[in-house]
Amino acid sequence: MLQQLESLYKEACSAIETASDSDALQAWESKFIGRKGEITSLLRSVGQLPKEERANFGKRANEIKDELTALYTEREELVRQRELAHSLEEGEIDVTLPGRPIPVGGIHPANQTLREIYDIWADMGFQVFRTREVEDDETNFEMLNIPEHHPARDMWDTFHTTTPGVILRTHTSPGQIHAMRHFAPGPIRVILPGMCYRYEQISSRKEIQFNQVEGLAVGTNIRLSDLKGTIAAFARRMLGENQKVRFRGSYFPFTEPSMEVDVECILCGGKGCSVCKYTGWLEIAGCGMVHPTVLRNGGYDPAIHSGFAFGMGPERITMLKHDIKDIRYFWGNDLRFLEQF
Ligand code: FA5
Repeated sequence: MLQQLESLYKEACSAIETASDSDALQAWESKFIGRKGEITSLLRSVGQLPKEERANFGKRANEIKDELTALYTEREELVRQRELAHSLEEGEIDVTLPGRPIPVGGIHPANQTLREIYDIWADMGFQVFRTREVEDDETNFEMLNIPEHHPARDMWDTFHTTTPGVILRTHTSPGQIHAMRHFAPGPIRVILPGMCYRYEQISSRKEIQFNQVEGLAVGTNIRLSDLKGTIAAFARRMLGENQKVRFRGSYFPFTEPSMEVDVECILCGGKGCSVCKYTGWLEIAGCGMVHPTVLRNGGYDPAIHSGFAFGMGPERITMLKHDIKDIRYFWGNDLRFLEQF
């Protein structure tokens, strides 16, 4: 058995030299000095030897086990160092590699149009005045001369909240009341941009959420001709120097008189095409002179003050400019659409 022990010892000493990674070292440990290892089992069978040989064998076997354990610890450290060096080498930063491109976002097409609109109105002295998207029924309708049960409410299908009287604004016109109450009795020149919400049947021209840009001018001696001239100047800046504009009589409870603004179709030049439904004209806004009741609700005396207001849809204007056939693309978040702008 002593001979067997010595030859195992030799075998273990040479085998450990070839254990070059932690898996191989683990296998070596189980084979020789682990709980079920060959040296360990020899040590356990010491009882089978004649009594006089036992002490000698036990001493030598323990010596060998201690030596092999020391060898193992030494080798383990070496392997660990090697593996660490290797992994550091693998993860090394190669400063000569080209950098990874950082994806750069773009400005949403609706926001691009909004910014253009702000610029044009700013040049005409109109400042941006922001008001809330969650409105009360009173400001969204009643203050604008649309009492409860008035048939005109059918023009604005409404999202109601669980709080009675609190709704999502259906248009930016309630901003007129906020702006007037803020500035009264002083003069006003503001635009009120922002999201509006309507309980619509979604179609290629109608979304349940969309931007509007409201405009409001209040002062003394503001006349219908001021409204027409200002809107026509806006259309020329927005759509081209030779852009023709037409005003068509219409109805809104908060303006009197009320009109729709049409521009000559920018796609067919007024000849008639599918976009303008072969009329040669495209509607871009509603407008009118601020109704005396609304002026009064805003804190102005209609005997002294007058004003004009308009409301336009930037998504519809963007659709016209870029020949976009469906409004649903705007909020569909499809990069193939958005990346074109
Ligand atoms: C109004 O909302 C009035 N408040 C506009 C106004 C303001 C008139 C001030 C007079 C004085 P109208 O419902 O037509 O009007 O909407 C105005 C514009 O918003 C439309 O021309 C259109 O461009 C846009 N719009 C309306 N509904 C939708 C919708 N469902 N989806 C996308 N755009 C819409």
